[in-house]
Amino acid sequence: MVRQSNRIGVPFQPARPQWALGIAVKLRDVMSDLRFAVFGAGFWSKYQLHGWREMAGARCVAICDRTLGKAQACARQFQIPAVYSDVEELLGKEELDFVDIVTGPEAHEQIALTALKYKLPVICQKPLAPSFAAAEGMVQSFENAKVPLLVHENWRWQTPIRQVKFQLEHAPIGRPFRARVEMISGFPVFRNQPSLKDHSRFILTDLGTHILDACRFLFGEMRSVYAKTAKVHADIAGEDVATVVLETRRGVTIVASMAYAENYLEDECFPQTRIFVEAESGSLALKPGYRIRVTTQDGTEEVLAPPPNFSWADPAYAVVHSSIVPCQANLLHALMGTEAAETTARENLETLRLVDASYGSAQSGQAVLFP
Ligand code: 89Y
Repeated sequence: MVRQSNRIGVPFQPARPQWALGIAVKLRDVMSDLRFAVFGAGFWSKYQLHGWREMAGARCVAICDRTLGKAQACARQFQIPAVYSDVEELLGKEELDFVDIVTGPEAHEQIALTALKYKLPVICQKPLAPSFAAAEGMVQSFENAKVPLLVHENWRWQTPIRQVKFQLEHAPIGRPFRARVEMISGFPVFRNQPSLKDHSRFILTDLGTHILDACRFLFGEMRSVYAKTAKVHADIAGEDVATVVLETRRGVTIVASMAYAENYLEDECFPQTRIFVEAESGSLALKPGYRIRVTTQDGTEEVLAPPPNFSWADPAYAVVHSSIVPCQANLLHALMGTEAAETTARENLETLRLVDASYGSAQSGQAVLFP
């Protein structure tokens, strides 16, 4: 018999309820909101723009996309006053407090370093750069200039992932020793993001960056990585299946499995992450439907951890789109100096190190050990 648990971590609450948000915006918007520009007007930009509207304190004043029509359409939808197709022109003309880069990874470095010339703090979508070396160079440049570089890594901000973290820290299951972390789906991911087909490094970069970051968030830093990859789709450049075996510095063995094979699964639940943790005196499972089950000698308890419902979120991506809000709130408050950013670029480099090592291991057939 499964009992409802009364040991529940407090899920993220948007900074302010809607009605207060309205008043706050009216009272503050001209004076103290941080002014920002968005680079990129593709699939993710509109969800991040909706996300910024869920909190007080930031106002989008300009948007840029190399395809001007896409930027104009986004500007109309979100009443963004200025539209550009040239990065340098926008940065030269607009008075900004920070920029939000939501382009494909191949453009991140150029846009970020151009913003750095104007000493502008940067929030950049994951992955920070297509290669670890390029990302490390960006981090060094911003640190040398003492200008913040933050990464929009939202997976760890998903309500069920935060709740799993809480349960791992508070449930009486003892020390974990093995875990499975999976995002396996037949969902046609290329429909909304066709450019992903052209990436020679696909699932470990696109999804692995999220899943391996969640593994670090839940279980700490890693001692070693061993990975295998495969390709099921005939018409894509990169891998669409990856299996990564990690060992944490605390001695937990994690098997992280990812797949976008567009096959058929009995309990398809894109884009939900499934987790199973074995510990010395119990176990924990995150199951489809945001159900977290904790089992000890006293039986099994369940916590439901559904994401908050935002009207603008695509129902097929609900748990991911809703995680944009707490992620951006944390990054905004960090730029305001009222909170520490969880995903600074320096911190996120440790996730990219795992992604890079996974590709290295898949190629060499050897495990990668970290000193
Ligand atoms: O691009 C990816 C992301 O950031 O979240 C899910 C996704 O859209 C497909 O893997």
